[in-house]
Amino acid sequence: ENEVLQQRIEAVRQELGDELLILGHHYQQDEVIAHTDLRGDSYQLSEMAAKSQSCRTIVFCGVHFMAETADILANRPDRLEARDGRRVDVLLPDMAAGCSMADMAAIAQVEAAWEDMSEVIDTEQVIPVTYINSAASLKAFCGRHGGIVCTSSNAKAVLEWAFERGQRVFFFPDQHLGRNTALTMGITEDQMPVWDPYALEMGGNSDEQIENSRVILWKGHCSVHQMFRAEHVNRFRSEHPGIKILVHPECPREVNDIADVSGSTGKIIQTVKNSPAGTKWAIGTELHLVNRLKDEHPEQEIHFLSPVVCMCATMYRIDLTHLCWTLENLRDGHLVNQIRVDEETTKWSLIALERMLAVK
Ligand code: CIZ
Ligand code: SF4
Repeated sequence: ENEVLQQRIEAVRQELGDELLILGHHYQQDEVIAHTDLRGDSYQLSEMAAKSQSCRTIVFCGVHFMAETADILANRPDRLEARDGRRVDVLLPDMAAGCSMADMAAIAQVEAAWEDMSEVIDTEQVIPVTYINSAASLKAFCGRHGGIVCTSSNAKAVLEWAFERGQRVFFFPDQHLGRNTALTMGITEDQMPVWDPYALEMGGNSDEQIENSRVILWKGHCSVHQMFRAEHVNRFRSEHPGIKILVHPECPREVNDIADVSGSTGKIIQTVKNSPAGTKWAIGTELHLVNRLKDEHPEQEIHFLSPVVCMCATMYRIDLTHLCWTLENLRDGHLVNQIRVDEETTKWSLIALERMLAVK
């Protein structure tokens, strides 16, 4: 059955040629990756989307917030001009491919938190920072309030940018990336209250905790990366002497603190690529990426850091069936599952995204 789907997918790719660009995130299943033109992490994919000149449609094999970012960047005013005003449509093969982390911060909750904290601190002095793993509406919030977007590879530079402009940072939706990054800047955990959107008052903090804060962390996390534990690290170190631990900064502090290397998806891939044969790794990030690294680097010894399966269930929703359905509809003139961010949200999120691009 898969073989038939593969042939049907390839037939559409052939027929549409350069008009079609299929992007694949590193966390996608191998059988989907096999049909992509380019693969990358969320930020790289957005950049690729922005650069595309000839294509008319991007089929984004990833999750919803990434497709939104692609729509925003691919249709930037300068890109539109370069294409004589022609838009690029972005399609997500399965609309249920969301991100549990992004879903932990709804715009109404973030706005309510901003209101609440303005009772005890001057929000003019608070710079909102959203991780790129968030809905476009949150990026727009940052654009409106003098804030900015970050990725896991530029989080520290972005926080430095923010502290040049305000006393405090409000960081969402991932508390771990926010905490792990701020710790490297000498900010202590008692200066980082966690804001729980479901708490009755002040996100579950005393007024004093908010007044003394430097970074207010949203109570959100990645369901995949939060599963890695310090005991997994300790077990590998005792059973495999010389092994190095490589993790993503979405992992909890207890893991991040004791790892040998912590870095973005791009850095994880580069680190393995640049290591000599015989290097032993235990890697704490999404399972499909770790398995692919294992296949591509047989000269090294690569282990998955957790004894239980940590995979992104929503990324996994993109499969050959959904990809084939999307492509055949496109060939027949139907845009299914189009991701189109409204004009107002696009305008403000672009401001926050462009601030980030200027930092790098
Ligand atoms: O979704 C994620 O956890 C990550 C790290 C995405 C990306 O590519 O940066
Ligand atoms: Fe979201 Fe985590 Fe999946 Fe990334 S791995 S898309 S942060 S749930």
